[in-house]
Amino acid sequence: MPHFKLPKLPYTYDALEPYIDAKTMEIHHTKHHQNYVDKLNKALVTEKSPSNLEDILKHISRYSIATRSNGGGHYNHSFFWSILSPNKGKNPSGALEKAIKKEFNNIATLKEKFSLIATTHFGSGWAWLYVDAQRHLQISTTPNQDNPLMDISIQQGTPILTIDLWEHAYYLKYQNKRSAYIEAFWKVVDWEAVGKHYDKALLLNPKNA
Ligand code: MN3
Repeated sequence: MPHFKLPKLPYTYDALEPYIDAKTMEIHHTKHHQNYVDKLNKALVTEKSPSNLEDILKHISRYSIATRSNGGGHYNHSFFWSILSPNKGKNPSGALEKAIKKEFNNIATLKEKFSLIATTHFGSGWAWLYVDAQRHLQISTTPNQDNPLMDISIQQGTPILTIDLWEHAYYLKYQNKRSAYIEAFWKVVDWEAVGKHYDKALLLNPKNA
């Protein structure tokens, strides 16, 4: 039976200030994310599962609602932390930059489309930039703790960028102003990390598959 652990953040809780405040980061990581990890481990006690979380998510229709919610919660938060960074001012480069230009014309249009979809998503959930089976970049949102890896997801693919749209991700600093939080989010996106996720996603979806 797999046992999952809360990952350490590669930066301090105050590293993303003033865009994402230290108190929000600390509660989000040590309370919310930890809670998903604990509940996932508890849920998996009674379920047969592989040790790889992505393998569980890809067949999530075979699992309980508790595994879906908390496995998604653990994956989504780990992924979210991985694409944030205090090193501001960098833009997409390499293969990702080319793909963005081809599919969205430019980075500004991508940000605009993603922000609109994230702002208008109803209730809790996540917005995603992901690579579909045809190697195209797509934008979607998922409710609750679902994600595009899940076999129950309407739009499926390999995530390369995400934002947490739950109020606990922004309420302390931004209250009901989700769009202000999304605007600030772009200031702390680690495009180098997103580029690495993109390169990996292409390897998972070979051209002539
Ligand atoms: Mn969250």
